[in-house]
Amino acid sequence: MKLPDAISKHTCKIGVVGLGHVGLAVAATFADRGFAVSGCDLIRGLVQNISSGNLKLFELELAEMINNAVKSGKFSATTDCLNVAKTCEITIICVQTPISRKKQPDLSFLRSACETVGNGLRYENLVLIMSSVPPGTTTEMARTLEKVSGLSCGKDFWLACCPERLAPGNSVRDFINNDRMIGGFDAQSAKLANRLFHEVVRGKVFLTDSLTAEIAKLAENTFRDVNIAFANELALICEQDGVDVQEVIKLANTHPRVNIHGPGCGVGGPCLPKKPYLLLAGAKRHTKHSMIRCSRRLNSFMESHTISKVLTALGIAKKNVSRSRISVLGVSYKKGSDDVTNAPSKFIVQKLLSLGAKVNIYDPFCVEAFGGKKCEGPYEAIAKTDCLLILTDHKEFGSLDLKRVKEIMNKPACIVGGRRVISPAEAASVGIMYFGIGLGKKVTRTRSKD
Ligand code: SAJ
Repeated sequence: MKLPDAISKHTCKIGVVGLGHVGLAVAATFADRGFAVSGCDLIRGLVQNISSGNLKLFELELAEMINNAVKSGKFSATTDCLNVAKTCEITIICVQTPISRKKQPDLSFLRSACETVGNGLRYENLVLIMSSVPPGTTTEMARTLEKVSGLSCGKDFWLACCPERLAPGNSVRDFINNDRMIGGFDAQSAKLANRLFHEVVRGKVFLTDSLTAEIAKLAENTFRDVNIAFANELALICEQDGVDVQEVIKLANTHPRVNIHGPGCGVGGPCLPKKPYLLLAGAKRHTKHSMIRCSRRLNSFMESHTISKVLTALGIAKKNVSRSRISVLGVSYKKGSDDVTNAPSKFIVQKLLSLGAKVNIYDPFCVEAFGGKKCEGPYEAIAKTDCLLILTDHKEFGSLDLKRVKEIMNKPACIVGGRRVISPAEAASVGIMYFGIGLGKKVTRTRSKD
């Protein structure tokens, strides 16, 4: 049967290479729609957990879908990537594309996956690259697949770049509902990939060429990172000018064409700290004046700035950091998540420890403590500490009993809001000193002559 027919009848076999949150969401969705899906990953323990039908994930819905698919026989996992490539008509590559210490893309996982897939590639197969990649990578991978398989891309087999738009924690729903783009190596490849996605997704699908899709995907994350950097710079200005950045942004955003994001103690996660560098890879022309690079630096600087806030708070309280105990609420990179990938908390906690402070940690979802003392609840963490530092905007931190916080903290009680979940006015009303990112002390500004 020809591939388009097999797609419509859900009779083709789909291989998923790389079983991180993207690969698992893709596998779960296709298996749920009746396709036979085979997944592979290098991590033996992960493959064993999946195969046992008892995979545990923070994202419960995804784990349940995977476990059901394994039990129904629609999904199986292996470490044998070549076998997956040999037995599937469609292969979706979802491997990681990290950046090096020097902020250069590391495409070794993708290259190796494409070599293996190339070894199993047959006439009229379709390969989709879902990993986020630097501009030009799909064409480079076409050459790899051709070289290894001896087949010709766009003639003997099809290739498209299909960037994912799934936020960790909401993977399956995002995969199904979000609009998406498909960048074909050629028009026929894009058409075939479109046909496949139409079987499973509800969102709109936009077709383009692979280079445009690669850049558009990176532009989405980079836009968010640059926008947050703008908010962070505004926060620094507001701190100097003695106003509250929250109020400034709230007012500015009442303009129908303005949407300033929120400032904070830094930007974490698997996407925003990385994708801007993938976009910049190879873009040498304007590196000196790159707003994107500058935004990245500013967002990273917010971690040190948060440390400065803690030191200021301790200074006003007449305490020395090396003899202080600090409570940190929240270590995950964003609210409602257990993920600590690139979380600002890592640098901040480790820096406080290196300055000699003792650090208590509480996060309702994470086990990680980065060398601090893990506590079971917020009040256990806060008790007998000199400064309370909030690094993640988990919902429960917004409803802390501030009177109780003040009572159990060493005097004078002070809070540093790396994420602004506590009202400064409420903190002040119970006698807690509050230092928030973007919250300045009232000053009278005089215009300088220069
Ligand atoms: N953050 C701020 N200020 C804000 C928003 C976020 O400082 O106004 C910080 C967060 O605290 C966090 C980081 O930025 O540390 C990243 O947060 P995020 O909400 O952007 O979360 P991600 O990285 O999980 O998801 C992003 C989203 N991308 C865009 O909005 C363009 C998500 O929709 C994508 O699906 C995902 O990347 C992806 O896979 O690309």
